[in-house]
Amino acid sequence: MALNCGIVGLPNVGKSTIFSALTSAPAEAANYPFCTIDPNVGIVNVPDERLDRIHSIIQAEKKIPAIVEFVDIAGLVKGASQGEGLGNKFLANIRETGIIAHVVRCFENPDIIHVNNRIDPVSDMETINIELAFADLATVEKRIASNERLSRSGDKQIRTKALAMDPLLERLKNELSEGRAARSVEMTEEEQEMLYDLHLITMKKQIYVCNVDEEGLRGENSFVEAVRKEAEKENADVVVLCGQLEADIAALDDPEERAVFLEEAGLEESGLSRLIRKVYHTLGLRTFFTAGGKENKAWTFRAGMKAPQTAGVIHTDFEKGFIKADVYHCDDLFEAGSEQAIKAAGKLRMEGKEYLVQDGDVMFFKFNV
Ligand SMILES: Nc1nc2c(ncn2[C@@H]2O[C@H](COP(=O)(O)OP(=O)(O)O)[C@@H](O)[C@H]2O)c(=O)[nH]1
Ligand SMILES: [Mg+2]
Repeated sequence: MALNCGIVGLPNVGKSTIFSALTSAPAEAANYPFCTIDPNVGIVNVPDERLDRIHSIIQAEKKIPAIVEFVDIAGLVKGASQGEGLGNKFLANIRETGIIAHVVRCFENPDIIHVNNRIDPVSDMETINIELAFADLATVEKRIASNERLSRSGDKQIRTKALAMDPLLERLKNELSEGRAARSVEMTEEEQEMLYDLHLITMKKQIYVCNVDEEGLRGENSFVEAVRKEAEKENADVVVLCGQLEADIAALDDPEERAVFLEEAGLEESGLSRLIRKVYHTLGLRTFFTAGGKENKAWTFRAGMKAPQTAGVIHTDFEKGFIKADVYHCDDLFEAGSEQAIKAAGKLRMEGKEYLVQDGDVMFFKFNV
């Protein structure tokens, strides 16, 4: 799965406003030499106060946060699955993303035209979700047709595979043609694997982003309530933020000025920070740290990885030659106050190849080259 998040939604709901605010302080490019240079793609630092706390305890020259990628996907409109408004191009962009942040307009402003001339977030969500489902329907129908041919193949293996997939494709077709998401079809793990190469958009997890005005940050407005109710049906998370305010805050360089803005809006932290962390987590990404020396650094791994694989995140040689890892959890560091105190308290563990790395672990790998 791709490690990025596509931002979708109807025109004029605030996607680009949110995207530019996210990318206004671009992650230090030098750390990510292989990133694509595309105006619609942004590399964003993952805010993590644990890294800041580690950095205040353990000396290092630099502090390097984890990153996650966002893609601003413009141009989804009603009819996109039929090619309306360059629909196919945009749908292709969504197919390449790991998850979807679906921005819904929950603010009123007569100066900013809404495509349907009224603010109705639930109907907007439906419009987009139906387009995504129909795009997948076209993919599934194509596969059904080619499977039909393959099921008559002389090669037994090909025949068996095609036949095995058929009932699943039919179930998906029924669901998608009702405008419902592929994820709402119950599937075994095996069936999910069969679908992998179809890259269905509606198999991706969605987060709904309610773009409210500043008023909407102070109390739940009725638009947000309606979105929450819909999202709950799909088990999807909701993030409420004010795109305009986030853009204003992001434009300030001085952290103290930002703090003043946040306080005035009654926020403990920026909506973007909440969104970034939610996206990171929903992508199945977790963080371990390496500490001391040249840099204190947050590294990204996938939930469920064992110690050698996470070592491989740093360098493939670390994985190949993995011997063991010395590990403590950052919470233990915060409690103990120093690495010496961690050792003295017996909280430094030696872990082997089967160790399931935990979010927040501080790791020291031992390896052979
Ligand atoms: N009042 C208000 N206007 C917003 C907000 N977010 C975006 N806008 C405005 O809505 C218009 C469309 O925003 P844009 O980000 O370009 O929408 P996109 O088409 O979804 O990319 C712009 O004029 C923005 O300034 C918001 O939170 N509050
Ligand atoms: Mg835009």
